[in-house]
Amino acid sequence: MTTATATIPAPPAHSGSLFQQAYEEVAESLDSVLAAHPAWQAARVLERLAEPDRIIRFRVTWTDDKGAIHINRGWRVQQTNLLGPYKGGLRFHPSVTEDTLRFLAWEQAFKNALTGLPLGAGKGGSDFDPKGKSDAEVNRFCNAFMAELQPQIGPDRDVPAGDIGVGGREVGYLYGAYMRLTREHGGVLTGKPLGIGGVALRTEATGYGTVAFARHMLEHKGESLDGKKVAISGSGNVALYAAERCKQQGAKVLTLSDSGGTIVCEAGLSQDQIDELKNYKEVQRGRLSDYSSPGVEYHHQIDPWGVACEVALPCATQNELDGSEAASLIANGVIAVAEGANMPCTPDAVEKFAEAGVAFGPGKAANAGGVGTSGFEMSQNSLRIPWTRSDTEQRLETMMANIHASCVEHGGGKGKAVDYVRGANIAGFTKLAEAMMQMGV
Ligand code: NDP
Ligand code: 2IT
Repeated sequence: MTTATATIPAPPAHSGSLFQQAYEEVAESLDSVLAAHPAWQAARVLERLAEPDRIIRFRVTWTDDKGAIHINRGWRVQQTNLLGPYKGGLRFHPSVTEDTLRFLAWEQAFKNALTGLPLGAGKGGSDFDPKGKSDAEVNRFCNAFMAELQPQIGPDRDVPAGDIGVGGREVGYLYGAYMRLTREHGGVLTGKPLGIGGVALRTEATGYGTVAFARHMLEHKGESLDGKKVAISGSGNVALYAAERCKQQGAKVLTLSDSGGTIVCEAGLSQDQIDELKNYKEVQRGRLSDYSSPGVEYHHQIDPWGVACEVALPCATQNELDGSEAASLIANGVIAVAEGANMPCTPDAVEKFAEAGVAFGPGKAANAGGVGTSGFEMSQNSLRIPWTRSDTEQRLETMMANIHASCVEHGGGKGKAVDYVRGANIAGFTKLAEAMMQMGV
């Protein structure tokens, strides 16, 4: 057998990429685990995991309402199917590149392992921008996208879902296109509208799960969510339901944001305001700059991180909270940060939180309730028996408690604050490494 050392293999991507950032964050946590498992090093487990099984890239051509032709790029990164079918969302946003999807698919592998469900990992999407498009245009785009994607996916092969720019409307259109092409109702996408095979609570699951994770971190410190001031970024699927759950659990939601700016409500958003914002964002597809409500102020091109709060939930996009914003949150009294988005905090921000003793829950642990509930939707579709909302809610709560406990087990230490980044990376990696060793080369 090759003599193994505990050195971290060089990142297998060009420097400065999102993938490299995400890779390094994991690799830096694994020194002791790799040192303890020379066989995993000899089998090059980390490097094999870092290279996706395959990346499918395709052209998507579609026609707008005026008859003009548009060309976009589409991808599916099939990262690993060691633990189950490839599983992860689709992102439609003009900023999407192969690097974006590689970082997301890599994060997904660890997140999905943490759920304890039989889920492999993947991510896909397109540089298509759904903003400002009619329903008919989005439908035509989804049909063209699925015409290319369909041969690559299936209920036991690869099960996509939503992400930025892909919600119930898009998943419904994509599922319709898949069904027309295959004539099969296998439930191949998750996050489907309820009437066509969706599971109760999938819409709420990522936001609700993130708040559950934040609550566990607070309780571990002897604190609670009750009465805490919370700053949330984003106003999409994750942010809105994180806001709703915070409110239900007695916290005060001070902010939400979109790419134009932030709304601040000093008294805390009411449930009526959150319901109004759900309709405004999900149905009317409005901008926060045009939203008005008593006690709510809009700040153009300002993000939420300047407000004084005890809990911060970044729920918009990657690298949206940097070191100086972390410093300002710390100066203003933040004690817990849970990532509803994928990698929203820069490495500098994460370091500052650690130095200040702020409990920091990385996305792969804190937002795993979304994909976990997608796993429940897959079970429901296979069983062909609908799950009730309380079935899903109970399982989601248990799953988030278990993920928190795994992070504490692998990231804790006597008398030390829990290092949730290290804990999540070690717990996820261990499951993947064991599966890889069991399946051979
Ligand atoms: P949505 O498309 O529903 O909402 C995204 C929100 O983030 C919008 O408010 C959007 O503002 C804002 N946003 C997106 N990109 C940018 C940007 N480049 N700069 C500033 N603001 C931006 O997406 P989701 O809520 O589903 O996803 C949010 C995050 O959560 C992502 O990181 C996603 O990967 C992650 N996630 C999602 C899960 C899910 O189940 N949906 C599960 C786990 C993680 P605007 O409208 O102005 O663009
Ligand atoms: O980042 C994520 O975990 C998601 N966008 C959800 C993936 C899924 O398959 O439900």
